[in-house]
Amino acid sequence: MRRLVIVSNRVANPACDQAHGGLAVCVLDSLRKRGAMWFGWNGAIVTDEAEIDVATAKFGDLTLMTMPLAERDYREYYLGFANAALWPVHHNRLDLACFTQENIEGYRRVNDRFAGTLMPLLAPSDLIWVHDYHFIPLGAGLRARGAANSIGFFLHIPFPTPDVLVAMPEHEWLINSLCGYDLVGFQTKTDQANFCRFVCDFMGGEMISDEVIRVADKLVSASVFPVGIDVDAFASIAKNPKATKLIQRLRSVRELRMNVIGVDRLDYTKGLPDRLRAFKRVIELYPQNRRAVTLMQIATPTREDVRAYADIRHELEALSGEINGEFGDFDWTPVRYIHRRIARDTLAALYRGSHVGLVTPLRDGMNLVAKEYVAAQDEGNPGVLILSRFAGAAEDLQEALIVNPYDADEVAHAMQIAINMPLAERIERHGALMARVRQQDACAWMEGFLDALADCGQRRANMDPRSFCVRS
Ligand code: ADQ
Repeated sequence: MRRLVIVSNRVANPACDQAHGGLAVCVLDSLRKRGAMWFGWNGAIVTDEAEIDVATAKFGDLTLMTMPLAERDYREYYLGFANAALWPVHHNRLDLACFTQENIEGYRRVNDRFAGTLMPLLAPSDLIWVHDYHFIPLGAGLRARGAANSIGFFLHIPFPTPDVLVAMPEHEWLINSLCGYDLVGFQTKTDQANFCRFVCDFMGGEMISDEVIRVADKLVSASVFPVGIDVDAFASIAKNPKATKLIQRLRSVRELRMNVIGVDRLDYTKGLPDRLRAFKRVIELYPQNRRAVTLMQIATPTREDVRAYADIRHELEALSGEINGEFGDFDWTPVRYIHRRIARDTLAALYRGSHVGLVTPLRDGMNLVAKEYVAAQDEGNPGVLILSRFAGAAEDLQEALIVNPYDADEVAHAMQIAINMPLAERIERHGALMARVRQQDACAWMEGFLDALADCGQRRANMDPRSFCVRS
């Protein structure tokens, strides 16, 4: 079997599997089985570029190669271009995007450094899989150094419509870099269609089949691989004795009366203020919910060095305080807001103990919380998933109550339906959702991508070697 080389911004540490989500655990499992190298940032920041060095750690047949970022790189590449330009543009938030020449140069510099560091570590037969928006030009950097390997890229976040994308400086350079990969994977059909439309309408590309585009002298495959979770692992932690005990304890003190749960990184794309406003409406419109229904919102701190993230935190704190002040009582706190990371087994128990899972991002590549909520339920008495139509997961999870997250009354109405849904309907919807979550689990995602990449490698082997060139 050919060695797999994964490149991603952060590298999961196999020594602390428990800290990772189902996805990382399943990916780590497959990597250990097939022999692999995982290359990326180790999360450290050094003051000087001269201090940047590659560290190696071996876990059986899995080798981790990681390096730090210099302070300037962290500022310009990570906070600047990746998280304050690419992230908002890809989530339709042009109003929050900040473009500076320094940040674009920082992004190019770090991608070039990672490509230059990786190149001598590669064998000609390696399959290379690059992940996410941090490393869009990395494949082109490897090609420019002579790599003839099969190189694939997976975009975890949405791909914007062409009219949004063209607002970003250097968009042609970026998309041309994407076209240097043999295979580009997307979460949804909509993302794949947006990419193909851009390449055909703005870059002279031509679709030669549903999933293959010819651009200049290159062929690039663009396919859909919805990310999934390790369903059995998650379902089993949700019903282990520790989880059951936690649910019983919370129920006994009436902390989980009729509980609605939301779990997210505290990101402006996740629609948290809109969600709180919808919860306020469910109390206003349906007064029988007072003292009976609670929203537990768990929001992990994230990217706090980016201004927009500090703003959203303040907005959320103000809103939850406002709702609790207006409606709460000595024995009822309508909104429980928890601003920290929660252990996975506790999280699984909280999903299982909650009657409604409220997943209402304004835009999301996939959203694994929706799938985790489904996997954690008791199939004999499951809760109800409410899902934003703008989450990638909604393309498949149609048996959820699908809502428009911008419409507070619509979301409140869906909550009211969920709260009162008869058991038979809950079981039917959950059974259908579980089948879909299981069909598209983490292993199916990974194997689907790697099989497609190997096929592209075959195409590459049959092609004229001159067509491997990528214009820089
Ligand atoms: P994220 O934007 O991080 O991922 P998501 O898919 O929801 O979003 O995954 C979040 C993960 O973090 C889940 O596994 C969740 O359980 C965990 N998590 C969130 N809050 C937590 C907390 N307080 N404590 C512990 N764990 C917590 C990006 C894209 C998504 C895409 C994924 C995977 O933005 O659209 O689904 O990558 O491709």
